[in-house]
Amino acid sequence: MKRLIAAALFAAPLFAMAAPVNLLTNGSFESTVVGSGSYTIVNSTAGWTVGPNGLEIRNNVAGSAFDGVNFVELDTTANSWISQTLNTVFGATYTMSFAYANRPDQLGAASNGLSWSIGSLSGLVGNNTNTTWQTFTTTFTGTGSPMTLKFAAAGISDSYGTSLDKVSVTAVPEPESLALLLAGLGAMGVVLRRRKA
Ligand SMILES: [Ca+2]
Ligand SMILES: [Ca+2]
Repeated sequence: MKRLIAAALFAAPLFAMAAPVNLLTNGSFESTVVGSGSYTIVNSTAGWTVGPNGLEIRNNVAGSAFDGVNFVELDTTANSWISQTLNTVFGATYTMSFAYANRPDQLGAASNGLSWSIGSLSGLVGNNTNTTWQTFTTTFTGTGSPMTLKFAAAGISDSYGTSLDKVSVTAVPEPESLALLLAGLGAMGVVLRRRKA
């Protein structure tokens, strides 16, 4: 029994490591309470730095959330931006992903678009009239210093823009960590088999 407990204690952090943890705070924009079917424009929300034109948080209005009940739009009354800074480990690989869609009453491709950047990487999505949620995923390498993930409305500044939801940054496990995980699972298996016998 002692052995089993020891093996479980050894393996517990390895199991925790196997599940990817979102390194961002409030990545799905659920922290601000918004009435169902309504929206609000805020100057702050948990985790994110909000640009001077605010952040529009919607609870299933002008589209529905990709994840949870809230999603956001960065062309509030005018083009705005949000950012969040996270600590990174030098040389470590991270996966960054988010969901985006244009609103059902979108005003056309030139009004839409969402630019993103982290470190030296940047891109533009949603500069079209597609109203279905799509996901974007990329990887980046940690600098060992805090890195800032930023999103900004990229189309014509006209209060209609591309929606954003479920922003996530997760650490990609190192091969050595995976080997450790497998070794931990193996050790548990041996102990369990011995216990059965
Ligand atoms: Ca959400
Ligand atoms: Ca716009």
